[in-house]
Amino acid sequence: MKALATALFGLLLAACGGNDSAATVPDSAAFDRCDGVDVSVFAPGLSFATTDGLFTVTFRSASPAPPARGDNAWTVALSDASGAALGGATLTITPTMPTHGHGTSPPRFSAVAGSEDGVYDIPPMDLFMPGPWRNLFTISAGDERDTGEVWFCIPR
Ligand SMILES: [Cu+2]
Repeated sequence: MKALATALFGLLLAACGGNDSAATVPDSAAFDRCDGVDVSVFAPGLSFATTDGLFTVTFRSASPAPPARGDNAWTVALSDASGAALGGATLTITPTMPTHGHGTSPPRFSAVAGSEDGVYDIPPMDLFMPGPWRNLFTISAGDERDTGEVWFCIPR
């Protein structure tokens, strides 16, 4: 078992250099590997910054939790670069499986304003296949636009 763990660790180190998904993984998450891809371990409070640092996405809840095969509905809080709640934003989520070259149907989902300022409800998204899903968040607020992503493993 120890030999296996050492071998897996070696693979992980080897994979980091050329894997550009590793450059954009969330910053407050526990990580796992899923079919050779770095993924976040879901937990309420999981958060990640968008690419240019304009916004932060924080998970309030997920149904089911952790994400599982089939429909997944999430509630997230958005904040701006100063940490203030970001109300009135436009948030869309595009889930894909880059290792398989496909998305889901419909291809993207529009979040709606939730129960409090800066909180958004994401409608059920069909993550229909086991494996690593990249969830691209596109956020617009006023003149500012940024994208970020979080990866989850859908178990078999
Ligand atoms: Cu797939």
